[in-house]
Amino acid sequence: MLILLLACVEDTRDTSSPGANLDDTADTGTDTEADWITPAAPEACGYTAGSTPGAGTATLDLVASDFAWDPGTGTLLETGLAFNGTVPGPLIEANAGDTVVVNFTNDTDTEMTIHWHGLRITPEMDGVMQMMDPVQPGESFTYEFVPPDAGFYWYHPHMSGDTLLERGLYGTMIIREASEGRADCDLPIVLDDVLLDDDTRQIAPPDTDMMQLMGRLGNVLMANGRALRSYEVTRGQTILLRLVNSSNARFWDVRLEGHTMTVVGADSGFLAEPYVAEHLLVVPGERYMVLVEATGEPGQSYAFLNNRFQLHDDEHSSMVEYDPMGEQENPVFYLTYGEGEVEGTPWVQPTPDIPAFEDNVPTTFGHQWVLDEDMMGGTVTIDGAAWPDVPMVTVQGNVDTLFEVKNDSEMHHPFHIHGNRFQLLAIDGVPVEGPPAWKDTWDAPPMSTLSFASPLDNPGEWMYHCHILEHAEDGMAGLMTVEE
Ligand SMILES: [Cu+2]
Repeated sequence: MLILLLACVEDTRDTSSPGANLDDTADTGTDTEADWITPAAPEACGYTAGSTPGAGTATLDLVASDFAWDPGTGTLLETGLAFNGTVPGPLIEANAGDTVVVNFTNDTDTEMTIHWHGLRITPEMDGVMQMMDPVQPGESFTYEFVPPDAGFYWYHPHMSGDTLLERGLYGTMIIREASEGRADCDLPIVLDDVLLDDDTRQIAPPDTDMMQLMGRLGNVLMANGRALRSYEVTRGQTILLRLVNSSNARFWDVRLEGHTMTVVGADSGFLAEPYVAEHLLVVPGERYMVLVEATGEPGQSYAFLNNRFQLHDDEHSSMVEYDPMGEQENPVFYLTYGEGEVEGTPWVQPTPDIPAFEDNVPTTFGHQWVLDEDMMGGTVTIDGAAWPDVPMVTVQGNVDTLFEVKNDSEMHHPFHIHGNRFQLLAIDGVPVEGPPAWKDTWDAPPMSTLSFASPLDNPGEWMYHCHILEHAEDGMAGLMTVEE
């Protein structure tokens, strides 16, 4: 099965990039991962926390530094960066309500702040440069915060995100609650891609203007910083996949060969009602927790696969996008079954009380954001402007409030709001499928209007932005004040 799947990964660039208007994107001097990647030896299914637990606390010393890492090509990336010498960086594990202390040292030559994506913490600790001075090279800063909500989160630099994440700076956080079940294998998976140069297999040079506008797509797909990993499982086990998309721009449309995926949690915690998904769209910044029963055959490998997703879809745009991964479905990692069978630990789904705003739509209206792009001008905008000129949005806190995002562009944008949690209610007035879920990041499809609601129970000045990192850097970002 492994060999067959690898044989499917071939360079289809000649047939997949007829887009004459994207010539400067197509000519990046990069190739797909076909001949480059050596599948990794099977490794244990699970994780090791990097933080040190204490009574009501979790502590981590976190150092960002130059670090050459291997995405699976056998060639170390000379311009790589890492937290504590691993990609992804160390996993922070804490209980909801615990104090998390991160002693951060910036040992790189780039100033940075660290953002704790999805946590409802204080604005001063949120890691955006509007709220704190960047940590200069050689300097340190202690982040201290109390995550209130169990779930799967991640952290990453918030300035120069397009280059710093591509080079390897990101890590994950598991925040637990008392009623949470334990799967036999609890497996965080950071979905990322990196764009390598054909000849050197080093991180490809900075982007062309067109790539900046389109978002940078990689030519190597990685799970936890390496292509084609393999995780050992045993038939009968329960597996909790915690998925996060740390890519600059790639939307991942994933499925697990031969297995049923049950979505048990979204961005900010578990769902009250799990649901089965044949495949799952995970946009940059977004998280899903997926339960898998290990029903495969002993001795076999099963691929976790990614399908191509076009940011400019055919329905709304004549733009022909070039994807260096080609048009076909590509393997990302494998579940490899050992011999035998075990009696798995039954999954116990937490039962969070999530108010269903869909049945009780707030009457207070907060704001409608308008997203747009000017392909000729090469700009992306929110409310007709680019950072720092996007007008401040001010809303009253602790009031259930309805918001809209109106995407007037021909492109998907993953919209992320810091500091508060939201429920997506409808797209173009049509209620979204699935149970209520707390979200901080979601897809805004082209030429459509999303409505979503929040209790706005975390006052402060909060950033919001497109999570295509090139768009965020280009100014598709603003600030919202949630008043006390
Ligand atoms: Cu965008």
